[in-house]
Amino acid sequence: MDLDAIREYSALHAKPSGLVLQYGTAGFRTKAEHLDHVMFRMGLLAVLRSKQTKSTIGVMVTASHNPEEDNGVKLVDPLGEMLAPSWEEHATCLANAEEHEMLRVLMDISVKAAVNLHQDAFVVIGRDTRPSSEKLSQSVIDGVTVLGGQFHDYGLLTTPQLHYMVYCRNTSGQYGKATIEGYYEKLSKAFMELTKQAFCSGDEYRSLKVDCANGIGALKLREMEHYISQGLSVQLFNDGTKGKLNHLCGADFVKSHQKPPQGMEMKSNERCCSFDGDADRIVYYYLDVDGHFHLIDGDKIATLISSFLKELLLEIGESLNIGVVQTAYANGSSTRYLEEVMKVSVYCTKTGVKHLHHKAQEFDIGVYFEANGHGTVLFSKAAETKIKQLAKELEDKKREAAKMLENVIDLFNQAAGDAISDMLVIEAILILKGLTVQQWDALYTDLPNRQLKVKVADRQVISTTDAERQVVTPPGLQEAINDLVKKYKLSRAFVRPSGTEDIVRVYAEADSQENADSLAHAVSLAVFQLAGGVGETPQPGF
Ligand code: NG1
Ligand code: ZN
Repeated sequence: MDLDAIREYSALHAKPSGLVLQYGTAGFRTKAEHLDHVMFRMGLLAVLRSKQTKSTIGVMVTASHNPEEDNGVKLVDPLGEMLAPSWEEHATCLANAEEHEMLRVLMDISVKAAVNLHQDAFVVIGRDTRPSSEKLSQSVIDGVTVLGGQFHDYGLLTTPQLHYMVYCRNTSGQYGKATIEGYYEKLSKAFMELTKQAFCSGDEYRSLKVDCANGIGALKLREMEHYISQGLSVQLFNDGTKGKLNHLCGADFVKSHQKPPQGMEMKSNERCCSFDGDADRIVYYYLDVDGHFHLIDGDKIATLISSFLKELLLEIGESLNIGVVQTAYANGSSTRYLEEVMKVSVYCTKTGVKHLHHKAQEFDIGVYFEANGHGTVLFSKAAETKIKQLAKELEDKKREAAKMLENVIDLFNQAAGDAISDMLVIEAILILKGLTVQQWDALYTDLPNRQLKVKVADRQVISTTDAERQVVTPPGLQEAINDLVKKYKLSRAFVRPSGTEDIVRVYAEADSQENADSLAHAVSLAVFQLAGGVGETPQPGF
């Protein structure tokens, strides 16, 4: 290890003194101009992690659904998973070390994590379409090379595609080819096979409008289009040729504003969906004949997928257990429908896919989605083996069902949520079941809800328990929320400090939109008063 070279290079990517960042639920995320040193250091850290695990590690440069001016970085562990928690801590220490102590902290990490520095290292890098991403990913590469690591720069990729590349490389190609064509081939083959026995494949099912948030999803869907064109024709909007990334469009905008994105031509009853800026989230929606907007969020996606999987399991006669994992943001109607009508087990975890992912691993088949459309299905190794065996052994309809399950396994490609995978699975299910978007939507009716943000001096004064559904501190806040909730019917409300923004999030549900809005506002006021609100007092109206 050439310590002088590291010191010299690091100075070229110097940390502004005093800046403190946290490796949060989505890695580091902030204004792009504050991230150069973080990128360089994450290049260094990826090399250490690669040496320690003797595997390829991924580094993704993106700030997902956040504004174009922001950026971020996260590391991808050997099996395409999110970085292990102990390494998240190392990442935070390394990113926050002042320039003169950076080398010492780097050495400390390699000692603590028992890294063999003589081991080879390999890092793969991907980035989204933000103007700042190319330069920032170059800083990652500087970090990798100065520590003697080798790398492959994939350039523009969706976040899930980078996860896929990492997984393929660490399973010596058994899972799929670690190329962009390999990704398209794997997914499109599974999609085409899954849908080939569909009876109804009229135009109604074949065309889908996709809002790409002016991001990477547009480029990648365009590349993929011809692989799937026989089964599905996608019409892309907000493809990045005009508008700004995530501005008035994309999954996060549509979900939080509960209205269509700008730049999309919607006719009544047409099936539409939105990706977020790095294509790991998806939500569906449509306009009814009266022009009313209907959102089909992650909860309804989870419901559609789990009911399909349950039917296939019934067909093959195998009692593999399915669990659905949600967060407190899941609409109350979805939880009720899953438990009472579909009779599946539902679990609630803290916000952030890593928590859902962890819980979902406890089941043969774990379906997890955040309400915002981030999620996937996990099959345990045992379940996968069993299904593959049945696809060979069983006969007739049972065999077909087992084969369909096999294709579903292939479509969920080891990423913790992939808008493209999710879209293909959803489209396949709708085709196979002959369901229109309205029929899917009609599974249950969402309770009207509202999400708000409150600014406080220090959001960490709010601590929570029970998967973030109850406030512990500051004292009195939970009691205040309880009193407010009692005033409304079918109501529920909770607050929690955001893990990605310097704000407190408020969520409320009630029997009407007016009541949900009014409850959310009242809870915001309680947060403002009891948790050190700053700036203007929350106003009613949105
Ligand atoms: P925070 O800012 O902690 O609420 C948001 C989303 C999460 C997750 C992360 C990571 C909501 C309410 N929160 O987290 O679900 O997606 O960003 O991107 O949607
Ligand atoms: Zn995202």
